[in-house]
Amino acid sequence: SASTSLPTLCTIRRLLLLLGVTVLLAGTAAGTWLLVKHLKEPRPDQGFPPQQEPDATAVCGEDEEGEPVVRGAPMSFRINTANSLLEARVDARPGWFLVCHERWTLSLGTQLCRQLGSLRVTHQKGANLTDVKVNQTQEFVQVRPHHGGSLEDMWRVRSSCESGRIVALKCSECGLRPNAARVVGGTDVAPGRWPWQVSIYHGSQHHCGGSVLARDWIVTGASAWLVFAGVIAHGSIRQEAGLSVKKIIYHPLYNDSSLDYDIALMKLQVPLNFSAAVRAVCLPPSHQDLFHGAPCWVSGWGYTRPDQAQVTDTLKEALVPLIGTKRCNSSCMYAGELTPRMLCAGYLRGEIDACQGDSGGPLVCQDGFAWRLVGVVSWGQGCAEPNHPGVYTSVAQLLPWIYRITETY
Ligand code: 4AZ
Repeated sequence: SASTSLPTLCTIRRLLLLLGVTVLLAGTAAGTWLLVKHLKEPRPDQGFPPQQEPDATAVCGEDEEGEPVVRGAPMSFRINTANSLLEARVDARPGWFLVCHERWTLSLGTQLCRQLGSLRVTHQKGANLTDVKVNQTQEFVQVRPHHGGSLEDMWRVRSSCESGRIVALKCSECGLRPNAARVVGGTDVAPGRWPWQVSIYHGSQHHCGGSVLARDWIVTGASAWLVFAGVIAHGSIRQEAGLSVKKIIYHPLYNDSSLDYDIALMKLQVPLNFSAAVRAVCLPPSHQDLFHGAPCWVSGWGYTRPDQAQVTDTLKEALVPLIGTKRCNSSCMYAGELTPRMLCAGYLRGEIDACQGDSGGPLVCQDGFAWRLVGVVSWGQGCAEPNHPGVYTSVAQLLPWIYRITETY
């Protein structure tokens, strides 16, 4: 029931690109894909490594296993869900360190929650070490007195905390799906599997996808008007259940010919109620290596066939491994059209891909237990064509903008 002349950003250029889509079933491929995602070796002194400039000379199929699609960092952090204690891993040292409360600041809490993919801190305090069972060999990290403010190199390792207090931190929840729980060549989705997926309507029709970042924030790649969350089948939608959008903020550098910076944030009029069907996705950390072949998932209601300009009633999903940017930008693929704000995912043989109507929607990769929004469906030459995988906005590259907007409005 979708019209082929939907206006504006979501569909800009994509209508032109949508020709000759091939269809195959996803099930044949899903089991065999190699999971290749691992955190890179520490890279000291590298703040935010600039992404590679497009290199149109690389050859198709060239091996670039060693080159991350998204880059990573030396320190990692986690929060013990049982007691909310913040734990840190330093370089290649074994084990997790507790974090002394000395010199801790509120802004460090925000930085840490962001690092973990949450938009916000919900709670932080200094917990008494005496209230916590720690073993003799437990080590700690403490904020150095005159550090430069980088989460990576502000720490010193200690055998105890002078204050006797350690950091307890809670961040807004994200990335977990409930236990229950277009894409061309995709498969139908069970409720709760992608609880951050929203359908953005224009008038009475599905227009594009989006993802829940927080109760009141949706990230998408498009202009949009009415948000439906917690939905699998459009047939079940009651128009009055749509959530109105208070404000849409486009990335100021969005370029509608190159589709560079294809991202927008929507502030909802009324915050969502989270449930088994509606939850937030985590953002990626600003430094994390994701390699060629990393198994990520795209979901959406977009076209499922080349010959049918129609969005689907039921949400579909497909496994689409990341493709190295150098390879994707090579002469036989996108020949230098990718900017550093873009990444590719899918298959060189085609067959499985995002398509029109999926744009704005999530490309998520699992990191431990949490699902992170690594990409936003953006464009591609056609859908599921050989050597033309889906192109996604690289969320990790746009985090400073996302944080700035969500804390400002
Ligand atoms: C679109 O027009 C669109 N094959 C989305 C994704 C892709 C192509 C077009 C990727 O919204």
